Amino acid sequence: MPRSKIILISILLAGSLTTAVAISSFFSGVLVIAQNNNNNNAFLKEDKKTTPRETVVTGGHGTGYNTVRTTGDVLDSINADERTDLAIDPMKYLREFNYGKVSTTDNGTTLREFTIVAQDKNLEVSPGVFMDAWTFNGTIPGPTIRATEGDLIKIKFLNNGSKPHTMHFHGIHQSQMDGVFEIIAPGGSFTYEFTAEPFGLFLYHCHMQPLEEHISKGLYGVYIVDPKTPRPPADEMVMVMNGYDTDFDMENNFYTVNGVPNYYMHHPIQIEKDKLIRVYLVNTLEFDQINNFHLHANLFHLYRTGTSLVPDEYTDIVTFSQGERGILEFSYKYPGPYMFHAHKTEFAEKGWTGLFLVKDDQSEPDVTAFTKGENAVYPSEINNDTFTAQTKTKESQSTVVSYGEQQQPSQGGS
Ligand SMILES: [Cu+2]
Repeated sequence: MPRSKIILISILLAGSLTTAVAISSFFSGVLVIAQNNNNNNAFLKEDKKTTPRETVVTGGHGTGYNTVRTTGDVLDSINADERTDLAIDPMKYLREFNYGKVSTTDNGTTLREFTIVAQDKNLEVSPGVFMDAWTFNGTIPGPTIRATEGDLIKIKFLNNGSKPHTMHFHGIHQSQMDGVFEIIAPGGSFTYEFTAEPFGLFLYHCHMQPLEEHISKGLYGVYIVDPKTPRPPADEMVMVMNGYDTDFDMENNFYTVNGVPNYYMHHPIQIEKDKLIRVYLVNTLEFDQINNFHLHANLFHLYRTGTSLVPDEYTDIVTFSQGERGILEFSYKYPGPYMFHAHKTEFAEKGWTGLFLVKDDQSEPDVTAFTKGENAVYPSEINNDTFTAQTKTKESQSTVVSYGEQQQPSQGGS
């Protein structure tokens, strides 16, 4: 779509310009401070040693204004469509909620059964950059697991990886179901069984030591527990903020939302004007102390940990440490493209950046038009019913909208 490409290029150019203006403003500010401060200022002390008209800014790499560079390379996944083995299909992952194989126990409780397989996989995390990853069901992040408060959850976990792993779910459950002490050796299996409680937004991850390694290599996913009285209907989506340490030096080289750097910059997330958007936002980022999310030209209601139906904040930025998460709700008043990204700008420049494309109505053409991963191949042990068909034939408590499908009315609790 030439028009949309022009829009995107304009945004990128405008972004560069804004950055340049911001950088020059920042250093102008530094200079003013140096000139106005009479004592104890390194800049001024250096000035006195030089000719009066010359301004020398010390502490940098040369005279005059310093320049700012992002550490390392800024790589872009603009050719993601041609890549061979992506960590995940971010567009599919975005709105894919897995409700498991559903049945009812003798006492009337809803039982949801899942199969999760840990496996080693060599994934292309950015163009030409491959990483030996460890995955749940072959993707980073692993599948989003969703249930309603009070449901019984059974997770059959198979470790087909080369290292011992576990599954540790956040939430309330018994000690032996906590995925810490029962270590599952390669080739082993374990069934985790617990009640989904309380309602909220959680995560699951491997809990083997060294944790840094088992998490940074990809073993995590999102676990949503809906309240018995469902939240209002919305266009719902999952966003996991993560990173990749591709050279194993305990520092991230790439940052993403939903597994592929810059993906949604080139494949904007299409949403409808005035429609309620609900984002389940989780930070799994290893190594870095914080991560954050900033929404452009708008504000959102934030429900921290999703454990309340009353929002905690009305803001345009939220900062999480590792493992923190929150539900964001907002709608856009005006059509057009809007950025969302880490407000930790280094992360943004290394891939944690995306776009919402707000449309007047859904009949407008789909400019994302990217289908790679539609026929995702799951490990053979997995009954595909568990992870694909259920997404589309869910007996949903809260309304889940796949883009392009009509929104289904909420049906109440199970
Ligand atoms: Cu592990």
